[in-house]
Amino acid sequence: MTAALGNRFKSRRWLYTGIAFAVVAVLIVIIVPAAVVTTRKKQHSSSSSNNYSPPPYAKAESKYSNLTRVQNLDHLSSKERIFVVGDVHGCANELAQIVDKVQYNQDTDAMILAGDLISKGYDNPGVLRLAKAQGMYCVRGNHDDYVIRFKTFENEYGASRMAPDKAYLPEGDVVDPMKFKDEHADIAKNLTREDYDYLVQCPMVIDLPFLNARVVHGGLDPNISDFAQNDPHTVFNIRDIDQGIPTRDNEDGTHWTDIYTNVQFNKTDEPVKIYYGHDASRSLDLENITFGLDSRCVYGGSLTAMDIKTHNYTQVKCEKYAS
Ligand SMILES: *[C@@H]1O[C@H](CO)[C@@H](O)[C@H](O)[C@H]1NC(C)=O
Ligand SMILES: *[C@@H]1O[C@H](CO)[C@@H](O)[C@H](O)[C@H]1NC(C)=O
Ligand SMILES: *[C@@H]1O[C@H](CO)[C@@H](O)[C@H](O)[C@H]1NC(C)=O
Ligand SMILES: *[C@@H]1O[C@H](CO)[C@@H](O)[C@H](O)[C@H]1NC(C)=O
Ligand SMILES: *[C@@H]1O[C@H](CO)[C@@H](O)[C@H](O)[C@H]1NC(C)=O
Ligand SMILES: *[C@@H]1O[C@H](CO)[C@@H](O)[C@H](O)[C@H]1NC(C)=O
Ligand SMILES: [Mn+2]
Repeated sequence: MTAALGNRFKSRRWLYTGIAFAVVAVLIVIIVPAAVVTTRKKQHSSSSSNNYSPPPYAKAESKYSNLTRVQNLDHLSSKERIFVVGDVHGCANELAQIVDKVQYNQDTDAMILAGDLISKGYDNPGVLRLAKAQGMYCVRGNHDDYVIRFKTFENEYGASRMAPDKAYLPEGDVVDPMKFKDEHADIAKNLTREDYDYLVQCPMVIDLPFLNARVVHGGLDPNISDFAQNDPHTVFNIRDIDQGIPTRDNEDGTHWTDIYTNVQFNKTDEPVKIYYGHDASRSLDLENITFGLDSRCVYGGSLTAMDIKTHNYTQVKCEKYAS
């Protein structure tokens, strides 16, 4: 082998090595990101839903909603009393009073707040801190949801990015977009990280299989047989059903509880009882299997705590903070 030939072999070997490296590099650049994207998509669809199939009228869930859909509290079956409390709306003193009045003891009793813990009233952080200190459970209400969406954004980007006033919180194609000047943004800015952590864990639905009962803020869509498939915005906001569509107002349609009751009594298995809040204009509304517990505290009505094992309920009178 001559020196020249040897050099040609050497340079060809370098050429092949170079091509091999280039091919590997291209594969890394193309295939790895593709694989990562597919894995992320898979994780996204499984973690956000459990095969969630939204009803036709549902819009996107806010990317800042950080929502747990269902919490099963079967372990509360050992408690003596299980209270569900209607909308507190920032009325911290009244919540403290009802705790005293029923002599709630977190070791032997449970207390579940039926959503709208905050907004409209005078001490939002106070309600969240009392609820946490007393080991209370909660579900998410429409006002809680607005505040959480702002606070999740603030946690990620900082309060200085919650501007200008006229801009919308950039959360996707939601049913109820909000501008930064919305009053719930100010409530969010007043909460600490610990306040947020308490509020954000309040799920869409609390399931109590040992009582054949559920707790939600607004209600459940009677047409959806698997309750976990409910649209969150519907659960937080429903009052009536008008031509098959859940509505926030209670003027034109049928109270959702009437349709729900018919559907439940039409099944072969035992009807599931629902405890809920949200409908201050109908106030305390105790039916066969649906129990509306928003007795208008923040409007100068009363705060209600019902022991859902006995249906015995207790009220405290509230001062008027909103109209
Ligand atoms: C979502 O909530 C969890 C607590 O349940 C919290 O740890 C997490 O930081 C929240 N995510 C954001 C983006 O704030
Ligand atoms: C924020 O907190 C301050 C101090 O507690 C209070 O005076 C103010 O009303 C609160 N604002 C809102 C929007 O909750
Ligand atoms: C919901 O169910 C009722 C009967 O229970 C039916 O009349 C109505 O059309 C249904 N609505 C939708 C949107 O499926
Ligand atoms: C009750 O059940 C019957 C038979 O399964 C069904 O035809 C009817 O639509 C149901 N009614 C309601 C209100 O769901
Ligand atoms: C609800 O209860 C009342 C009596 O409290 C009864 O007359 C009525 O039939 C019940 N409704 C249903 C759907 O079972
Ligand atoms: C109902 O609750 C009140 C206190 O709020 C209590 O005094 C009364 O004994 C309770 N009644 C029953 C039947 O548990
Ligand atoms: Mn509400």
